[in-house]
Formats: sequence, structure tokens, C-alpha cells
Amino acid sequence: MSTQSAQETQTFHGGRLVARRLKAHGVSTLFTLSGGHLFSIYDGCREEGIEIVDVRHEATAAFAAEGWTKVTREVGVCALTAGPGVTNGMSAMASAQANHSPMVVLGGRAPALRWGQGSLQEIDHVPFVRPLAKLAATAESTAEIPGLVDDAFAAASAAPGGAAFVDFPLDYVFMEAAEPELEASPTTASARGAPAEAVDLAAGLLRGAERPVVMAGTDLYWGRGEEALAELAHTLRIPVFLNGLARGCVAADDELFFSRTRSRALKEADVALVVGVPMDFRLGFGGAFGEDTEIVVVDAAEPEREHPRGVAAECYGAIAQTLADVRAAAGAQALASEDWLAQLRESESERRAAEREELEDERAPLHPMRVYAELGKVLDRNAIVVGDGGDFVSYAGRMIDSYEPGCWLDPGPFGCLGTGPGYALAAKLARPERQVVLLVGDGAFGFSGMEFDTLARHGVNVVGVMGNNGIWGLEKHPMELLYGYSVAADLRPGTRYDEVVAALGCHGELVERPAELRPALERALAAGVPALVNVLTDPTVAYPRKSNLA
Ligand SMILES: Cc1ncc(C[n+]2csc(CCOP(=O)(O)OP(=O)(O)O)c2C)c(N)n1
Ligand SMILES: [Mg+2]
Repeated sequence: MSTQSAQETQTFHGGRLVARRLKAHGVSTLFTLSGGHLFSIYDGCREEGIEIVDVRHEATAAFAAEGWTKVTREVGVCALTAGPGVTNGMSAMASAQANHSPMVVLGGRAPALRWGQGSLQEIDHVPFVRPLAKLAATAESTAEIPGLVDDAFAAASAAPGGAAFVDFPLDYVFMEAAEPELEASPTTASARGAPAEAVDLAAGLLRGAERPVVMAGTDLYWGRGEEALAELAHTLRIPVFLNGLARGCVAADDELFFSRTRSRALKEADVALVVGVPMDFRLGFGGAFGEDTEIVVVDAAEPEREHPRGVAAECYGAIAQTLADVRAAAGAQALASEDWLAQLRESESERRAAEREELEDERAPLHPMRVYAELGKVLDRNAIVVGDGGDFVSYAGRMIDSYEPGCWLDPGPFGCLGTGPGYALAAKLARPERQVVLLVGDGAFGFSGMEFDTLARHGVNVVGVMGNNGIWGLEKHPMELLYGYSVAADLRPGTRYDEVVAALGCHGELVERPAELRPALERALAAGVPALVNVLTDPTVAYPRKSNLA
């Protein structure tokens, strides 16, 4: 480290100051789409060795930042140009808010000197970004840039995570200032678990349980609680159900992992340890559990919304530590849960056996289940699978098994179509040695299909698998059920999206019959360029849906 006086004499332009703080926080990659307001940040990144990955829509830049975070648990960063660049990135900020994904959004901004005089793309982003962000602020001088970037990382990372937004007036990023002495990487999350009384209450409830369950979600992943959860579940013998980013935190082939019996298990549980997941629509607003189920909530922070039902214990604090403390307080002896586990295993096996017919379905166009049966045969254990679509992705949610944390990326409860290519781009850049497979509906493809150009230009070999049913399936089927007809729900059947990506420099495959699928997948995975396997799927198949969205 250089001395204080040496640092004070050295000045950098504002963009370089931004980049130097990014580097200090370990950022290697910046997602962006060009705009003059960002040039000096680019120049700074170039000087600091931060890779600049440019995309075709700012939504993708911001989704890629979120995707980076989701795969690595390191804060992802994007830079959006002033005005429309920032407005285009707002869906991703909302998505990060709903997913608790820490990310930093850097905004360009019209010059401060002329503020209010009508510069190009002059608009104050802060008021409309603030409701979506952990922090929304404007640099008021060049000198304050480094501290503000640090504030953004700290705000984004504090549980619950989310987007932090800082914009930089054009004049301030071109001007120079000295770099203050700052810590190398100042953000470290608190590791303090929940208070002892809450932990003891939770442990006592679990000790008395005969039909315990763990239902864990996204905050488990953010809190790096997978090992503590596995230890607790295995010691006490508790079946585990996972959703969101918690998928893979207990491997799909772990003897305590269950998925098909979720409805039954949650309803019949006497004690449910609900870890890192809100009781929102995905858990029937608490109604997924039985009326008499005693709920023990474990999360990183107090909930943003009131719990929709009474809970018996609440443990708020660092999740990994809290789970370890609950395990210690509950003792090392297994619960009396073996009968319960055996019953669940039996119904899990029955449900899986009942799927066999669909998995072997010979129809053309294909049944989505057949698509996943074939895909399952070529996926590596650590493949990263990204879902972007309606029914096609609902089937994937059921069928794709995850064995490691950070291997399943869906949009989460904000449910924004078009997230997939950004997530997949970031995932493959962060984990180039792994398979990254993007499952995409034909409808979803329309939002960000141009990003296959981005994948081709940057040599990012994502393999897309499209369920092309020629409809907005997840909307068409429910509307027909409700009204007996549907509007605004049809797309063009059989569109050659494979030819679209081929025109963009990717490898395209069309699959019309089941037997063609596996060889096409193998060719796509080996293509050495990004690829899309355009699978024609049966539009009459509707995902059997139970969850109450409203
Ligand atoms: C940005 C956005 N717009 C609209 C929706 C509503 N929506 C949810 S699923 C869906 C249909 C998706 O169609 P497709 O990707 O073709 O998948 P399919 O259901 O046909 O398998 C729509 C329109 C949404 N979730 N996000
Ligand atoms: Mg569709």
C-alpha cells in the first residue's frame, strides 16, 4: 500500500475512480450498452482491467448483473446510460428487489453544470429508481465518487439484498480528483445469528416434532446456509423442500430431498422450519401449510411484509449461523421422524413413477416433459440451467434437478419474461467451464432474443432450448379456462427461431420429432458457438397449475 501523501497527490478522472472502486470490490466484468455519458467509466474500466460486455438492450445489461450475482454470490454490476438507459433497466432492479439479489447499477447522468437547462436525456433518475433500490443517489462531485460507490456495494449487500443505484453527472466523471484512502473491500456481512431465546424456542418446537419439514428459499442461498441446513436436516432427520435460489442447496439425490410430495408434506407437517422464503403466493400465503402446522421462521432480516398467518417462532439473523445454533440447541439426536420420511419417500416414488408415461411421450410436436427427459440425459451434474418462459419453464421447474447451489436461475417472484439471455450470458462468463442451458419459451424469446448476437459477438457458448408452442401458453390456457376463448395469446406457429440465431452467428437446430432431439442437443452442446435448439412443442398441453397468483 502506498502512503497517505502519495495517494493524495495522485488524481484520477471520475470514471477511473468508479472503476478503481469496482476493482477494489472484486468486480471483473461490467455489463452495459454504450452511451456517451458512460465513456469515462469505460475508459476507467479499460485502465483497471475490468472486462466490458456490451449487450443489445439495457434490460439485459441489468439482468446480466443480477445473473452474475445469482451464480457467484458476488455483487454484479451494470452501467446504464442516462435517461432511457436507466428506464430500460428498471425491470431488473425490481427483479433484484424481489429476489434479494445484491447488484450495483451505475447510471450516466446529464451534466450537473447545465442541470435544468434541458440537456440531452436530462432526467432525475433518483425519484423513480428509489422505490426499487436499496440506495439511489447522485454523485455531487468527483471527489465523492469513491465513497459513494462503496456505499452502493454496502447497501446492495446488506440483507435483504437488492439493487443499489448511483448516477454520475457527465461533467463530474470527466473531471479529476484525488482518491481517498479506503479499505480494499469494505463490505462484509454480519455473521451474527438470531437471538438465543428465539433459537431455543425454535429448537424446542423441532425437538417435539414427528412430522417436521424444512421449506427453504432464496435467502438461504444468499446467507450461504447450505452446509448448516444439510447438517441440521441430516442430524435431526428432516425432509427438505426447496424453491427459488435455494434449489441445489441440498442435492436432488440427497435422501432427505423431496419435491413431488411438497403439497402433502407441508399440509401434514406438525412443525415447519421456513428458511429464507416469504409466505407469498408460492406458499399459498401460508395456506400451503396445515392449519395446525407450527411455523418456525428463519431469515436474514425481519420480513418486509407481515406474515400472513401466525408463526410459533421467529429467528432473524445470519442464516447459516442461526441454523447451526438451532442444530446445536436441538441436540444431536434424530427426531422421531422415520415413519414420516418413509411415507413421504413412498409417495415421492409413486409420483415420479406416474410421470413416466409423459417422459416417454412419442407425440410430435413434442410434449414438454419429453423435452426434459431428453435434456436430462445430456446435462452435467453442475450444469447451470436458466428458465425464461411460461408453461415450458414450469415443467422445467418440476423436472430439472439441481445438485449444487446457484445452478437454477428463474426470474423469481417478479416473474419478468426476458431475463433469460442476460442471466445465461453472465452465468457462462462467470463459469465458462460449465454447461449453461437457457430454457426459453417462444414468447419469452421475443423480449431479448437479439442477445444471441451478444452471445455470438462475445463468444459465450450458451445453449438455448426453446419450447416453441406458437402461443403464450401460460396465458392462453388459463384465459380459455376462464372465458371459453382467448385473445392476445397466439404467436406464429413454427417460427424458425433457429434460423434467426443462425443469422446472428449462432448454431441453430430445428426439432420436430422426439427422436431428433437428443442428437440435436448433443450437436448444440458441441457446436463451439452459442446455439438454439428450436423444439416444436404441443400447444394443447397446459401445465397443471394449482398455485394462487393473486
Ligand atoms: C414482462 C412480462 N410480460 C408478460 C408476462 C405475462 N406472462 C407470463 S407467462 C407468459 C407466456 C409466456 O409464453 P412463452 O414464453 O411462449 O411460454 P409458454 O407458456 O408458451 O410455454 C406471459 C405473457 C410476464 N410474466 N412478464
Ligand atoms: Mg409459448
